[in-house]
Amino acid sequence: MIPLPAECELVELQIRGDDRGSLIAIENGSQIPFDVKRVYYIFGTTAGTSRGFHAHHDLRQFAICVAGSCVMTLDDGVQRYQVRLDRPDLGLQIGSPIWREMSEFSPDCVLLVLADAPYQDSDYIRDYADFQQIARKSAGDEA
Ligand code: T46
Repeated sequence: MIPLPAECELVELQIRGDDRGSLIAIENGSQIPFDVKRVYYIFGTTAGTSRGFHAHHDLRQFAICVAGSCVMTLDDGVQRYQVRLDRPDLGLQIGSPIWREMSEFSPDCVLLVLADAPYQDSDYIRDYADFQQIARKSAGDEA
């Protein structure tokens, strides 16, 4: 099993395959544990580019590499973890607060992300020192 922060989970999605090929369906309440309020996808990433470098105050997301591959680095303020997303039937749930960086995008990578809230710039934590403080407080609150 790939080690991940407590706020994150890898989920194997059920494939509805037949002799024509494969299909994966995701509905609110099925396959992912939140209601989807937003969908976006990242593609055409320039070679060598890394993205992310932020955390969120309060956002749950579910990322699936529906084509190609990329590496997701997750940081809970104590430890960094890495997971390669390279299968359309593998989803990564990311809770908060988790610092994320995406790298090693293959030229054909399409990273689909489902989120439980609309886009809100004020939800972003872009300063790593601020993130560490928030993560420490959040860990303390849970202890
Ligand atoms: C995350 C990782 C996995 C919007 O207008 N609406 C949106 O829903 C999103 C996600 C972005 N934008 C705008 C904001 C920026 O002007 O699109 C531009 C690129 O977004 P950003 O630089 O935040 O992209 P990434 O790849 O660094 O991060 C994104 C998500 O923002 C983030 O929540 O977890 O993908």
